[in-house]
Amino acid sequence: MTARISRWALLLVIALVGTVLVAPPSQAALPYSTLVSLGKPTTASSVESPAYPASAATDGQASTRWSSANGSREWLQVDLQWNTQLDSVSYDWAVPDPNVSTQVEFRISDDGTTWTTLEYDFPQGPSHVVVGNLQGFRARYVSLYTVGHASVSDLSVYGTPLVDFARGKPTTASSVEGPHFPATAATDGLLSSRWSSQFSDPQWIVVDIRRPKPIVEVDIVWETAYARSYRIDTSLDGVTWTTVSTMSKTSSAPDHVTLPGREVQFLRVYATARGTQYGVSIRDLQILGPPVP
Ligand SMILES: [Ca+2]
Repeated sequence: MTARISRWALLLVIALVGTVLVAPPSQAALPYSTLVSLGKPTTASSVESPAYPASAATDGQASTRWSSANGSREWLQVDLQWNTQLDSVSYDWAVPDPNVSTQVEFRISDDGTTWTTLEYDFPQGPSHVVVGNLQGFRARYVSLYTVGHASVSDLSVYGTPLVDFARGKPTTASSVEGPHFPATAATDGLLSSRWSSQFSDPQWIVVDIRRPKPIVEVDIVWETAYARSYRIDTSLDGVTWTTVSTMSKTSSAPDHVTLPGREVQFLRVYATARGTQYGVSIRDLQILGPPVP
């Protein structure tokens, strides 16, 4: 009973002040923020009729709208197609059904499967809702998840699409398991290829991105042979290294490591302990930052 009361109290507070549920990581705003949702693939749980498709919410035209069937749970989702540093989101709640209680959860996701709810809104009547100050959050998918009949004339996501500076850049490693598992396979953009080390500790892999770039995230897709403990080191010259993150893992799940956006030319994943009897193996290593002229 106590838990239930607390939950309703929380929802009441959220309803009153529109509280962001999850605090963003500390992160300065990036320049280059643009409207990144315009014309991007947009899907929905249902449509009221073919006249109200999901894509109408991201076509940039106020006169068109997505409208759901009269289900109890509906959603609208835009795929930004790139991992994006978010800035702000707004949506125009067009015609909520007056006969149902309306609640909108604003959600983001890296993969379209695992979602983080950032805010609850309770739009009363047609309204323009702004979910601001999202600096520090990154996502590829943005979703509105609603209770009751939904209708949205516009969903606008502003942010900065992040670039993978590692793709195709010179990549070296402490060792390889064999000729089919070179270091460069971690930065070729293919999940089918991978770097794999010899079966000992420690092992490392280094990417030279050729010019200093502001790095805000490192994404690692591990093969089954993950690193149980590793750190991320960065350098401007490949000689003097600074440890910017230390990680401990219990599975081979992918990692998304947030970094402070400092300029870096070399990045090293330094594995101090293997997670299996095999070596350390990475299918994909992405070093992400905003596009820099
Ligand atoms: Ca690969």
